[in-house]
Amino acid sequence: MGTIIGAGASMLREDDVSTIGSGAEATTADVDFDVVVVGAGFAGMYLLHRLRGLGLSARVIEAGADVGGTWYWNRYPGARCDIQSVDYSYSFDPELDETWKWTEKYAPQPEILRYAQHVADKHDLRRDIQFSTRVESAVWDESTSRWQLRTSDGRTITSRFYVMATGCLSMPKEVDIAGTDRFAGEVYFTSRWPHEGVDLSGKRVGVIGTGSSAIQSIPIMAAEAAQLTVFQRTPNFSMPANNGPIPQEKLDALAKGRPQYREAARWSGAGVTVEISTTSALAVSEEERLAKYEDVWEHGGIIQAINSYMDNLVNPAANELLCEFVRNKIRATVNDPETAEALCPKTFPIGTKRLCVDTGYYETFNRPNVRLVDLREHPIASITETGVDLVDESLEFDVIVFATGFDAMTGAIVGVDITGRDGLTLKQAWSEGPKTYLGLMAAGFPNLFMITGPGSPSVLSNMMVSIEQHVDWIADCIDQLRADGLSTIEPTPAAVDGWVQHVNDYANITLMPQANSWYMGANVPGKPRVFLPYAGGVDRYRTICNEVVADDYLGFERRGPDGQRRNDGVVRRVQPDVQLMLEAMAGMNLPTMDSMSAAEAREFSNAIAAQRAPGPDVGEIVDGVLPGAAGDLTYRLYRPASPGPHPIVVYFHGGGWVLGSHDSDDPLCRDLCVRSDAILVSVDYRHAPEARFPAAADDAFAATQWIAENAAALGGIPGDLAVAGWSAGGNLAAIVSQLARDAGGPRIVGQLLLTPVTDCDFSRASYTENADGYVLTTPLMHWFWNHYADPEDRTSPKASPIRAETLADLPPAMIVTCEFDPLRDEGAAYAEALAAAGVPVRHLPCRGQIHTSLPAVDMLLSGVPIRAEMAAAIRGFFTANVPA
Ligand code: NA7
Repeated sequence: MGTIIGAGASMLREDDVSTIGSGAEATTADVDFDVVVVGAGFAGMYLLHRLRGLGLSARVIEAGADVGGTWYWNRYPGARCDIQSVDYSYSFDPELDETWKWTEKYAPQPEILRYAQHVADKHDLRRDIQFSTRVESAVWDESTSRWQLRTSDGRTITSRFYVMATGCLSMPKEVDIAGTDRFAGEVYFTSRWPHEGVDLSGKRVGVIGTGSSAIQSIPIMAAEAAQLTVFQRTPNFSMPANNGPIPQEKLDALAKGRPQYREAARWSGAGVTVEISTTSALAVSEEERLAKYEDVWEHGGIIQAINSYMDNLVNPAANELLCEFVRNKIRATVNDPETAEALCPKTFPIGTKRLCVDTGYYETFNRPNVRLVDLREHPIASITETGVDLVDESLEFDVIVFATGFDAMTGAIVGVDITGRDGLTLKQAWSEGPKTYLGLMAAGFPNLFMITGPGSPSVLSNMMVSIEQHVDWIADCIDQLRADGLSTIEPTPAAVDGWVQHVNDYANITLMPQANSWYMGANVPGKPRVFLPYAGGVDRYRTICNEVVADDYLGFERRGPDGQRRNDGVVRRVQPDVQLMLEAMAGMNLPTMDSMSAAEAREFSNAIAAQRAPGPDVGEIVDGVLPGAAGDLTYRLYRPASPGPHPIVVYFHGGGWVLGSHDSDDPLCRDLCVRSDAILVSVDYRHAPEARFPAAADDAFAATQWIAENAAALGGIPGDLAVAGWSAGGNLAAIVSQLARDAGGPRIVGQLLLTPVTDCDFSRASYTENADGYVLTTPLMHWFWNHYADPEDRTSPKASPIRAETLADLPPAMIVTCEFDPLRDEGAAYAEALAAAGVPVRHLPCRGQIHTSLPAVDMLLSGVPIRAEMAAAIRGFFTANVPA
């Protein structure tokens, strides 16, 4: 048997194993395969098909007695998909797509299971699937570069590759209610519903849980049972399925060409082609908004609802409008106002828990035999022999149904005892939450793949699209390894850490982490609270996966008899919202400013500034004039809404001494004013090339002196000032601090330098690393300097403050630098130099941000914590709370 994977490399053929496909007792000795797959749901089935196509030996191990995975187990009454069936189906076999006819928009579970069985028949899959068997442990054997698996039938199987196709919602959550085992009546779990069905007629039934499974099954159980009591801990948002025949527009779209339709789904955000709004819910009239919501309610599904406005999942105010619309639907449907109100979700934004679709769920509460128990008002004390004891009432039942959910996304994976390299178990490696690269692999676990694993779009997408993408990626990867004479693949720790960070960064610019959802692991007591799926979308995710491959498997180490290939790296380091902004700008094909005249560049930057979000409201804005070094300068004063007098910050705008105005930095000044509760006086200064060095510095200092003298008249607290500025404005703030020190006043208590220019030296690494692609380019910095100062002037401390004779006795400083900024290293160098001179300084390096991130208020959510820290620094300056 060969050491390299490939056709003919396996020890055994399928006819060596008597039990395959028969479910009979295993009698064979150890066996070896190229690939062992756990799970014969839609993921495992398609993977088997692909592996066979590559001529690899593969075995699927499945706990159930047939194919279907989640659709094999979840047989509760009313179980259906919540993505339309024509979308929730395989695309890999066009013939299948043509011949299988779905009977309904959302097919019921038996039909979906029949579909899975039909695919298994058509592709003769069962002969390589061992049913009614579990993998109990999997251990990586470094000496043979193989996985050693122990199965529930007592057998040991070895394989080169091991794939967990175990599904995201397959491990039922353990019941965490006291006394559950005492109940003497019938007990059922929606996730493990008896195959022969359950007769509820004439029975008193209690259902615990109001997630998707409960919401689908409750109307049907209510119609059959004598009495139905629903125990609700957290109400969920649900919208009508409006089930029926496949909608005409869907049929029309398919008729235009299935391959194109499928391809569009692959490159959509959620794996389903829907209209994506580019409008804010807050930007339209109430009438227009309600009409849109109504349309989605009547004709759409969960993905349409989430995408009805662009900011539904990022802006709490926009989200609340949709929440209230749904609540009003509940109130209009449920007759008893108290029950209606109890059914209205109020503790999490809509869409941050899986939005449900139902058929008559809310109407069910108008039935005389149905009662809702709000567990927040009347908690369960325990389950008893005869029913459920609430803290204030005892209820008797013949049947209790647990619809209590799953240990989602990680439960089934860590449920198998998996030990990787050096004895590390996956449970240990994931003790603080799953750590994967692309949701496909984990460091220390060579040749272990996951399909739709944590860190991939998975449950936030049409699972079929995500399954097919993962299967294809894995199959292609194994094929490529074989072609390259390599036998193992594993992500590097840095790639994994970078991906985990990126997954979190994406979640954190949405409202998703605000809910106690199974997306967050919050439904399982003791499970780490980590956002599990990737919120960046199917399209972006697919691009990333393709990029990784095109970049010679970036972030992976591959080994084989022919050697080792380690291509360490992080695939996405820019903050996701910054990336979106960069992509949007790239799509606009904007001209580069360094190819323009100063006047053209000003016009261009003013036009860009006019399109930005306006920033928050402040108490008052006053425009005025003050004397500069050589004539009047305009200023704009931002006053907080709180009663004054306030401390004053003198602010200098950015723009490379050539561009910019009060307007350009207006949103940032508003934001800093509101957050710091200080007055900001944004001061203009003469611009280059009309007024070259040292005009800007002289104006900045003159303005600071005037503001100090007129502090009381401006409504400020006289005596102490802080200075602040962004970019070239940061340069001026640093210089003003030095000039004030040298002149013996005004007294400056702090300097907030945001990505400042501190030196005229272009040799620092950030000038090369970030030369292009992050808005402020190295050529543009050259252009700015050329406009502003002659080479012999640039080394003056009035242009390059880092070159001052001494930096001692300067005011405490906060210096903010951005990772992808040509100015990053000179900002960091100034922070170091100040610290070396004994100045209290805090350097805040901003991961994944670019030079223009800081003033992009209300556009970049990832900038919010940074601006909060900047404002805290301002407050600290005035309370002598020197930044540490
Ligand atoms: P879910 O959506 O996790 O729902 C589980 C429900 O059970 C939910 O309402 C829970 O309330 C409730 N629950 C769980 N534990 C308890 C205890 N101890 N006491 C009271 N209530 C409890 O699972 P589903 O099976 O309905 O749906 C899973 C996914 O399948 C769904 O999202 C679709 O994608 C398909 P909680 O919200 O935690 O307060």
